[in-house]
Order: sequence, then structure tokens, then C-alpha cells
Amino acid sequence: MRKITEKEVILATHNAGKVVEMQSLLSSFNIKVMDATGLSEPEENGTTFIENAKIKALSAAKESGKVCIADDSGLCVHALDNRPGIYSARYNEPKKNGFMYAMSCLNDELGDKERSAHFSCAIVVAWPDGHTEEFEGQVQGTLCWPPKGDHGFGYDPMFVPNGYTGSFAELPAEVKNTISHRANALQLMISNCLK
Ligand code: ITT
Repeated sequence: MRKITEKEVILATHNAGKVVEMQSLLSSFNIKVMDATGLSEPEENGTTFIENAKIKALSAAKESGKVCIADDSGLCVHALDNRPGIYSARYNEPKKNGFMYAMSCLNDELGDKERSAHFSCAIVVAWPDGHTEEFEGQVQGTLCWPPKGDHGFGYDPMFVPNGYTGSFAELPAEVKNTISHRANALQLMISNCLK
């Protein structure tokens, strides 16, 4: 497993919610964490979270010449064969119509089917020479309706993690950053590549 020995890394994401969480999770390490401003957004044409995270991390590493960390994540609803999954950012075009609309469509599609779901996150570290390290994390929960809370981002207001009564958008950021799919994947990356 290759370690990150460089003093700077780039978070290869254009999602502001992910940047906030990843910066917080990496804040205790002696590395400068930079955002992806100015870097292009490659087409995410992979078929898994890992493949898409690899596409984003490698594209950013080659373009910037620096170590890059990418996240590909999404909500997998069990009664819908794990959809929207890797298509979560494109499900009913939340970037155009807003996440309230996407969540409402998801709730309608689910109807009275069973409401268990998980978030999945792939974290890929890529170096400019093409080397990559790959990690995955998940968190299990249930979808609620109506959505509740105003923290976090994306589908957080309708996701209640197992063992809690509040949604990810109601729980304090410190709690989400301890139990989330992203926290689990990043902790694996930290143990293997930073410590
Ligand atoms: P980048 O590709 O630039 O990182 P993106 O938003 O397009 O940004 P993805 O392709 O990985 O990222 O899509 C992830 C989708 O899943 C997106 O719609 C998120 O809102 C949603 N998602 C991922 N993690 C989430 C979380 O912790 N809470 C709520 N929604 C989440």
C-alpha cells in the first residue's frame, strides 16, 4: 500500500458538501487539503462506485500533477435493486430540479415497499504516475418521509441511520462524520495511507 508522503493533496470533487466533510475528517493531519477549483470534471462512465472514483482521481492527478483524492458515492435503496446507486447525482436531475424533488420522486417510487437503504462511498487516491489505492465504506439505514433537518447535503434529510431516530440532516455533523459511508471509507484510507 503506497503512503501519502506529499505535503499537499487535492480533493477531486466539485460537490461542496463532500468537501466540507472530507476537510473535517482530514483536518488533524499535517497536510494541506486543497479543493478542485479549475480542474475539469471527467465523464463518470464507470459501472461501480470504485470505477467512477478512479476515473475522477486519475483525471485530477494527471491534470494537476498532485496527489488527488476522489469520492464516488450514492444512495442504494434495497427494494429498488439498490437504485439510484451510482446514478444518485443524476436521479431526476437534482442539480437542476433540487434534491427535494429527487427525494420526492424516490419516495413516490418506493411507495409502500420496504424502506431500508444504505449509502455507499468509494474513496480513491491517485498519484500523477497512475498509481491508485481504493477504499469503500457503507452506512445502513431507513428512508423516512417527510424529509427532516437542514444539515448536510443531498439525500441526508430522508436517511435515518440504524440506531438513531434523527436523519443525517438532523444529527450533528460530528455524528455523521463518525458513522457515515464517507467517514468509514476515509478512515480506511487514513489508516492505510496516512498513518
Ligand atoms: P463529484 O462527482 O464532483 O464528487 P457529485 O455530487 O457528482 O460530485 P457523485 O457522482 O459521487 O458526486 O454523486 C453522489 C450523489 O449521492 C450525489 O447526488 C449526492 O448528493 C449523494 N450523496 C453522496 N453522499 C451523500 C451524503 O453523505 N449525504 C447525502 N447525499 C449523498
